[in-house]
Amino acid sequence: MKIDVLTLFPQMFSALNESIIGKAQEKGLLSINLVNIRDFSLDKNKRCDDYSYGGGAGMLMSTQPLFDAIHSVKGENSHVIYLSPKGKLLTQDKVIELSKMGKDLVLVCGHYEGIDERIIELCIDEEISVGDYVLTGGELPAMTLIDAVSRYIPGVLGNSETTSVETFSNMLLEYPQYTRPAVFSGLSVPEVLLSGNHAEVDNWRLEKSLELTQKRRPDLYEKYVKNSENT
Ligand code: 58G
Repeated sequence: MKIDVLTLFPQMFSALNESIIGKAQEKGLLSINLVNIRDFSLDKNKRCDDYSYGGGAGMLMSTQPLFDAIHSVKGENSHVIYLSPKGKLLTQDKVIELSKMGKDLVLVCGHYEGIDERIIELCIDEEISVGDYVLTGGELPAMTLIDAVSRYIPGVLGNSETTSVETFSNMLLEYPQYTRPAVFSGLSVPEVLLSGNHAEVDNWRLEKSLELTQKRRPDLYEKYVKNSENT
């Protein structure tokens, strides 16, 4: 999968050279092309911020460098996403949809107070938000999206980390997990997990998932119950 990232701060994306996403890039499963929007500024001082018509509200990103940067990467097979708190919330279903789309993603990272509305009209296919909070830039949301989508590229996760039975793929929060030692700081691993009885283990995990989801995410629990009734 190819992902172009347009940003004023390409160095921030060095985080993606670590761990599983770093390995995915080394293996050629994922190709991230960082584009510095500032390189496209025709301003003599390479400025990329400008005033907002109507006043107040701080600076916006300059229109020209952003427009030119987008068009330097945008092709027939591009899906252009602007990370914004005004976007549709990113969900696991959306993550899967983006990973199966068969398109190259272009991620536009805003800064300051955002971008000119005409850039959105002309160049952006979709606005996505990673949560109901405002950040200083779209870089962390872009990295969040890249990480989440990459987990669905075949070969990125090992067999033991597959994405089938985890949190959100079955609409429930994940059950508690334990590793060695069997007793840690006076606390034992639940007996059933040591029993070797896979059916009982599955039952216990489902029970714990339901319990936790009902308590912590009643919204997801409602959905799960409604869904179970219809299937
Ligand atoms: C208000 C303030 C609107 C994504 C700033 C737009 C981006 C949160 C998210 C902006 C973001 C999210 C400029 C900085 C977008 C622009 C960027 N904040 N929740 N901030 O996904």
